Amino acid sequence: MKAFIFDLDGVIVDTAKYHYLAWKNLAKSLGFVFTEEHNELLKGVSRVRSLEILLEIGKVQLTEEQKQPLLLKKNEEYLEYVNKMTPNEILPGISDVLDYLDANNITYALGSASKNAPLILKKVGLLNRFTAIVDGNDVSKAKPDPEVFLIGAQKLQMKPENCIVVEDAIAGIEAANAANMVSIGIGDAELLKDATYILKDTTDFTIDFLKNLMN
Ligand code: B16
Ligand code: MG
Repeated sequence: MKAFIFDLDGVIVDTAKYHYLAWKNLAKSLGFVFTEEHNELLKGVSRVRSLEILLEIGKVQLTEEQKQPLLLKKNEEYLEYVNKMTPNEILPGISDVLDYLDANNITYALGSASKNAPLILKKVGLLNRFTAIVDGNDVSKAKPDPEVFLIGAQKLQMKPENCIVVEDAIAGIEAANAANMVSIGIGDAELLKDATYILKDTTDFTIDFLKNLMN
């Protein structure tokens, strides 16, 4: 028996575009421009580490105390977008994949860096579909550390080697490899070259692909 562990942002939904809008505004208030290329560096990265990267880009130095209100401000703006999300924002093909897994009694968990994961899943109507949810509130070490996926496997009562991780970030693929799990990378083949399988986007995550994988 196999089980799946899904990343959230970039696999189930595209929340990166909302993170970008909120980070861009924060950078603007600090006096520098934050581009979409910069935003790529934040994918799969924790909120705190994201701010550190953003401040490095803007060459802004702040104390830990000064960072706290900025993290709060960014998250408040981000949540304004999240609160408007609907099931229409589930990425193409993902609902079919989950339906297939349910129909075949294959369990699945969420393994995300986001502390907002339960709210996002609720907004898109998927909160009750996952057997387990492991998010940014449950881990002490961020991806590429395997902790998030190892807790996921434990909650699913599966051995790591029987778990298949679906991820869009390099750090996530590294975490899956470190956990001794099979990985499906969604995105750029060059970037995700360490994944067991690579799909260009979720439309390639078809039932045929799944059937082949399970056999
Ligand atoms: P939050 P994932 C990650 O989600 C995002 O890719 C990353 O950009 C974000 O900084 C991180 O969640 C933390 O999110 O601020 O909501 O706690 O790809 O691991 O599902
Ligand atoms: Mg992701």
